[in-house]
Amino acid sequence: MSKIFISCALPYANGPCHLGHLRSTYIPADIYARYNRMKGNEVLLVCATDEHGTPIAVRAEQEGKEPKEIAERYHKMIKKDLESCNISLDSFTRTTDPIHYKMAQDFFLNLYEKGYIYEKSMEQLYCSNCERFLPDRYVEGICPYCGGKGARGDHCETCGRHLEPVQLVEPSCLICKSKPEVKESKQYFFKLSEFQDDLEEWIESNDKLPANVKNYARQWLKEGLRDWILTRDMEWGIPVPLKEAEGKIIYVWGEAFLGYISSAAQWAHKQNKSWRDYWNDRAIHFIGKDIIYHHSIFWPALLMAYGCKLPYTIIAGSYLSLEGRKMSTSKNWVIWVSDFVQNFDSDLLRYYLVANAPLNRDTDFSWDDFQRRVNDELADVLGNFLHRTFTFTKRFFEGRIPEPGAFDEFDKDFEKRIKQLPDVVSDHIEHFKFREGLIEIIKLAKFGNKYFNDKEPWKTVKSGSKEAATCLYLCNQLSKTLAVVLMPYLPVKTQEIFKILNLNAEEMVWDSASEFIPINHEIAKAKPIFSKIDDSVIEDQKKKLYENVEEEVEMKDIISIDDFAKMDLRVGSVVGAEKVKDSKNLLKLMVDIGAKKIQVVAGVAKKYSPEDMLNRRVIVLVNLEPAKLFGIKSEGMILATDDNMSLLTAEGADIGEQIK
Ligand code: B3M
Ligand code: ZN
Repeated sequence: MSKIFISCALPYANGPCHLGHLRSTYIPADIYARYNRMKGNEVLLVCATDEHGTPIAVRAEQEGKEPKEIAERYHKMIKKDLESCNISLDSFTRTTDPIHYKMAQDFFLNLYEKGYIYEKSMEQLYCSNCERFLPDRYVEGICPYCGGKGARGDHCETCGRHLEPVQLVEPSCLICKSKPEVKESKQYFFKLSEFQDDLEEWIESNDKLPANVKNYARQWLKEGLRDWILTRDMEWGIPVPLKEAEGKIIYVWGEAFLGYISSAAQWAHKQNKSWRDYWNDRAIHFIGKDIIYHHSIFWPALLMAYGCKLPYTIIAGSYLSLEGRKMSTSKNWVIWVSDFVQNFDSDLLRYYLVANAPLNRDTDFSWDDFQRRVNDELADVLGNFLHRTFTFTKRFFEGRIPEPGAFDEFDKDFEKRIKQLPDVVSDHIEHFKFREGLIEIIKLAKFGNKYFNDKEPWKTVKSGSKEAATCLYLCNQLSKTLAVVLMPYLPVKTQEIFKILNLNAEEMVWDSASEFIPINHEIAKAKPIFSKIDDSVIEDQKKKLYENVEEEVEMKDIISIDDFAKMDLRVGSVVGAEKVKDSKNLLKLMVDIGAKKIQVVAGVAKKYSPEDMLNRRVIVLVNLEPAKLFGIKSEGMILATDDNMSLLTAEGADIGEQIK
């Protein structure tokens, strides 16, 4: 028996949960926790809301509230969201709990006293109007790398790069919009660079870390680690526990990890147990892949500095898109958990999000696909198998598990598969392959249906032979086995199955999955466990999603007439056109622009054939710097619309006419 410390990434308390959170982190962690409890391991599943950081502080300021109020509101919502999906947390606390402050400060002091944290003066942005420094999201500007607008002091959404506030071009204070100045200020740094070798060693020698985590970590290690700024000049956060550091707080990522521990400590206190026993046996972090860096580099380095056992492994779930598009809470392109569970059982969501794709692959939520899987796999395969087994048992065997006759080869094969299923599934779950385990379960339910069909018990029951009894004996056994191995995946629906089977779900441990129900055991009345979802229900959901989305039409910057005049736009006539080999999009065109003929490669092949193009009067940008496309020189650009690729034409205009 082991003790297992399982953590889920701490959600920021500035918004409720959406399906992406559940898919990457909470459902996998919960399946793993439930499975291990059934295996007889002692599990401590912890989480908390991450309540510091600039997003919450800025939001509070904008709403005229205290950050703690905002955090409290979302803490409650998130708690409800997680409960509604039966995420079986042992502890769900807050990083604003006093014990968290104490633990984070003690941790900081420990590292400071050991010399792993040092002070250094650095340039920072300061808003003289608001009379404060502007860390992270308190400042906006243009990204120095990609020119993206609205980049934040810590991150550019457009190119995804990490930024420092002073790097921003044309910075402005997010609160008052004024232009900040650069001022020196002292900050505290963590000697991350000292851990380069130890981290490399840990990443390379640890065969438990999955490939995606290792690969990310390697990339960063290759770039070389730099010391990490661990403090900020702002009010909202945990004060740096040093007299000379007044007005400074610990950076949110410098204390959030301790939330795993402070959550566990609060649980341990109530239970009168030691969380350290769990941590020291094995600690597993479930996270989203966007925070692999933090968990594979920062956190282990902090733990090394502190002198604490490192996590056993880190499981990082990939992204979930929505109907083929990136989820976006600001554009309302999102499905909130609370909306979802109003209309559907949360087990259906758990099923779909796991069955949809392996955890380490990005995938998509689509309403049609959700309906398809629920209808085909849960209702038609699993639900149908259970229902026909139970109703048949009721009707022909007075609701009792019949005594089987002698097994033929088919029966023996079926029995073997039933007995093997729990080991097959557990092997997958133990390797964090939750989808693969689930697929095996559905595969055997499908096989069960085939067995039932081929055995035709509705016929053999009339013949007086034992064949129907054998069939129903085994089908009931499979029903029980399925229910047990599905418990980590579908905690609610499996309860319903046990009710019908008249078995106590509480008593079901993993190793009881292949124990057969005794002959003559009486089952309860059958009722359908999974029903199909109507097309109209799905249509409604889609409509709601598309109605509420806020399309952001990005307008480009204003330009002067001189800027426009730089473009030499002319009317041309297409005098030659052919396909570009190996390209579906491109046509090679010869265009007569009056003074000369130029060659242009145009991305319009999906809409126009070479013949369509001939003799058209098109509009060409003729002073564009020449480029090579598919190795073919292109000396201009034909104007066409972006998505639809409709050509801009000037029928009736003269060749060579300029457009001004
Ligand atoms: N609060 C949420 C995120 O970046 C962040 C996780 C903290 S885990 C210690 O996904
Ligand atoms: Zn300001």
